[in-house]
Amino acid sequence: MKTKAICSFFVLFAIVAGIVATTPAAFADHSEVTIEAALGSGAPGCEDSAEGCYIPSTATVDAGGKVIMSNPDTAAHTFTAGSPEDGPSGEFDTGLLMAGNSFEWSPDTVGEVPYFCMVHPWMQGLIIVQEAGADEGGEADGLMVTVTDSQVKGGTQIDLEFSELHVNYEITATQNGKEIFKETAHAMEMTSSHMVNALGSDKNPIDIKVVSLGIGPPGAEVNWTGPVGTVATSKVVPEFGTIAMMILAVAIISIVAVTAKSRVIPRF
Ligand SMILES: [Cu+2]
Repeated sequence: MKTKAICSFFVLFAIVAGIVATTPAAFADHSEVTIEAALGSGAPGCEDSAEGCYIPSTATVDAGGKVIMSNPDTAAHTFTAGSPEDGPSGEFDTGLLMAGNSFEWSPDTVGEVPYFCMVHPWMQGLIIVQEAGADEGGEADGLMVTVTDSQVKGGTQIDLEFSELHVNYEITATQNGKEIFKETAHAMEMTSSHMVNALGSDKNPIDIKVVSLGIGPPGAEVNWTGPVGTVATSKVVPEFGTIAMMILAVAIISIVAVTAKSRVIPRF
């Protein structure tokens, strides 16, 4: 049975090796953070925007630090800990914050505090309270990126998993000392994927490097927080191995089962 025949018949992926590289990154000052109600958030719509209704919609602060909640909008808003579904949780409540006013809250307990606007319940945000100085000195809790790869038809798929939402990053792939892929991206979710094509049929390892550019809405660099710098490197070998063949076999069987059930004629 020839490997090549199987590959050309089945447009399928197989996981070759879960090469995992995690490197804690350093530095970000979370002793004070300012959150603003988004302009125009008195009308629905901001919840579907990249920025959200509170900017930043996810904010990180040290326990014992300071959160400044401010309202530059023309409408009055509240920053109320809790959720529209469950109501106020009691951690903080700005009360009705008129245009141009602000409120300060100093969290003392590590954890995640969701909040919302009592007047406009589509406005929701999250404050992450972390141990003071948690990501200084690269010891713990910085931005982490997990790099895994899978071989897909025609290339290698690089999957990234971040420890935070809204990471802006640059990913580069180098093979034989040559840059074969470079992209600047924003991960809306905690995961993202990129297709990297090896040089021809080259089986030499590909070096993947992920550099954090900051955390925040795409295009709003001035508001980005979080660590900036290299957060992960990983080596990927573009080659089918024994494990891959076993997984491929399982995948083929399940695809056949699925297509038989749904009566779709497979196009091979
Ligand atoms: Cu509001």
